[in-house]
Amino acid sequence: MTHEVDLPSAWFEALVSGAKVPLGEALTIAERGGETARALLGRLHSRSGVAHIIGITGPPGSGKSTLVNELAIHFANQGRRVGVVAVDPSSPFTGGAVLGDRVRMSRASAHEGVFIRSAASRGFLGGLARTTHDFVRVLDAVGYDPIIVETVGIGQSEVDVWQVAHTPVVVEAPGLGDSIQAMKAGVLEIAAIFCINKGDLPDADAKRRYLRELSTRAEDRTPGWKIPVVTTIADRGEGIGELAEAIGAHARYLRETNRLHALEHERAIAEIRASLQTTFVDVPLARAARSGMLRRLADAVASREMNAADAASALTRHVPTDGRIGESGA
Ligand SMILES: Nc1nc2c(ncn2[C@@H]2O[C@H](COP(=O)(O)OP(=O)(O)OP(=O)(O)O)[C@@H](O)[C@H]2O)c(=O)[nH]1
Ligand SMILES: [Mg+2]
Repeated sequence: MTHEVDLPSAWFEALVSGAKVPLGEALTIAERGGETARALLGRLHSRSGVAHIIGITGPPGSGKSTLVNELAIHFANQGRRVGVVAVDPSSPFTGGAVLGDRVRMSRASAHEGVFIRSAASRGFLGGLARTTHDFVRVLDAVGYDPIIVETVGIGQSEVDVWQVAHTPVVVEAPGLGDSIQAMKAGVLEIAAIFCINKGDLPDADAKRRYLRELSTRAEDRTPGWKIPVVTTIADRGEGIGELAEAIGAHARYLRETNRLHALEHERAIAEIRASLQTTFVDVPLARAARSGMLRRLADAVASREMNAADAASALTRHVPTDGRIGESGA
């Protein structure tokens, strides 16, 4: 496939050499989608695949953003360039947690070695999964390593952390009730590391015992890797070094056991799925909404003149055959 859009070569050189201004612009292009995004991501693709991608997930309020802030600073202090993608699934109408996250991550964002960007949902053209993959791709290609992705919950968001990350860290905190019990099945499937944050709160020991037990139960799934249970007090910066070491150990485990290769394959499938979702669902829906076609079809389905499958077929006839997620769709 050809990429006909010309990207100014001086700009591209500045981008891949690590300048922050073109990086911010590149992420905006990626977020918007369309031909320019496609051309840009096409050129960056072969440069990516270097970074270790860390996922931080867990229930709302467990301290993920605080933890990401501290972890990012920790790695940056080792001389690494750290990328952070904060996935905010909340609707554009309610505003969501982005503002609060900005406050909690402000220390890291002031650090020269850290680059933070939120991926927020944008209604019909949401494509949050696609945006997240693309942000990671861009940061990876221009030399950020590690990249930390914060997402909410498991099976609670459009973007599940295992689809993006090499090392999913599941964060739990005392005082949140049975949050992790509720996502137990999913947690056991994906967690590489358990982190009990808010270790200063009274219930931390009970949570730790519970997670240790869960961790032994998951041993069959990952021969050679025993899920560590790390305790942190993120708002005081305690336990961050231990968490970073556990993450490093998991990265080595993936490399040495060749698990990395299989993981990359799974991540590629997730990325293809996200791209299909954008091209064949999000974009046609957005176009049909704009042209009024969606309203007419919905009326026809609601009044029983047509069924939903036929309406969907009518919509897919409007998908461009070259799979373009055209500028006009943004
Ligand atoms: N006691 C205590 N509070 C903490 C700790 N870490 C974070 N907090 C507080 O917990 C609250 C939630 O922290 P966040 O970092 O926003 O949590 P989050 O998981 O990112 O929340 P969402 O993004 O809304 O899902 C904030 O008020 C933090 O200051 C900790 O180790 N101990
Ligand atoms: Mg957060």
